[in-house]
Amino acid sequence: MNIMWCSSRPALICLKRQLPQCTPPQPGSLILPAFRINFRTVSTMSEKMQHDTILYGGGVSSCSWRVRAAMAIKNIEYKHVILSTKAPDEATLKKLQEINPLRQIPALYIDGNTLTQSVAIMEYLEETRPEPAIYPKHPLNRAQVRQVVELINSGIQPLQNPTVAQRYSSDEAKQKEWQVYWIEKGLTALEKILEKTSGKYCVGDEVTAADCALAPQIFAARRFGADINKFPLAVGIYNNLLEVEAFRQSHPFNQADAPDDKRGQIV
Ligand SMILES: N[C@@H](CCC(=O)N[C@@H](CS)C(=O)NCC(=O)O)C(=O)O
Repeated sequence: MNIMWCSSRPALICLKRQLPQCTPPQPGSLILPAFRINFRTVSTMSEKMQHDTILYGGGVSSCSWRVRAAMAIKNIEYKHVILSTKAPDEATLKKLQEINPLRQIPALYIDGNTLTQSVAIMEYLEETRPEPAIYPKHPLNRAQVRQVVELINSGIQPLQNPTVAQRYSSDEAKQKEWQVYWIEKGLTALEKILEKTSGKYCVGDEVTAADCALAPQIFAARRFGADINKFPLAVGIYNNLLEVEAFRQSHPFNQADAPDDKRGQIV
């Protein structure tokens, strides 16, 4: 007699990734009662699980792209809800407030909880879904990944955030000057760090969380008018990342809110 044992964890992985680990029960199989599932149930549960993970974000939001990239690398399916933080209407404001008291994106509803802060989200994904990994095992390389992530996350992005620039000045030219100043200061420092850490990607030749932060930052730098040609190492890595399927899928111009004239352009 065959005994088919599905522990809940492999069963979950099997459902989420739709891998063929769960073979249909053979005649005479004993299915242990706690995990008695038929394949119709599997497909219904799979649909439900897809909708149980919801990313609230925006196509060009750099912090949202970080999370989309990490989710794509880890093959996590989700429903994408676009929330525009630029002049939000009342309903959007209410939703933003509900998912994040700071009214910022992204927020991720996953495993029954809503998480905010893209870096905390990337770390949660790594800890709960370790493969494929986005943080290296070696402590030095791991610290180097975090160093790049933090330089972008606290040294550039908060200062380029349009709401911060608008608070600094109501004059659009001054806002741009402010954003470009902080972006180029941060990317100049990053270039020095990449001289020591980079290979094909930010830290060696494996894609990591550092790349999930770098790609959106280079895209944003160009969007806000910085001269990215001053940063050849970062731009070279960006171009390498645009060859990686997870970054292509999660690219702003592949999202539902992409402008019609840019849709599908991976640049
Ligand atoms: N540290 C946060 C920053 C989030 C953030 O600044 N998000 C931007 C979009 S990239 C935003 O919502 N801006 C609108 C606002 O600040 O009101 C994270 O990493 O998630």
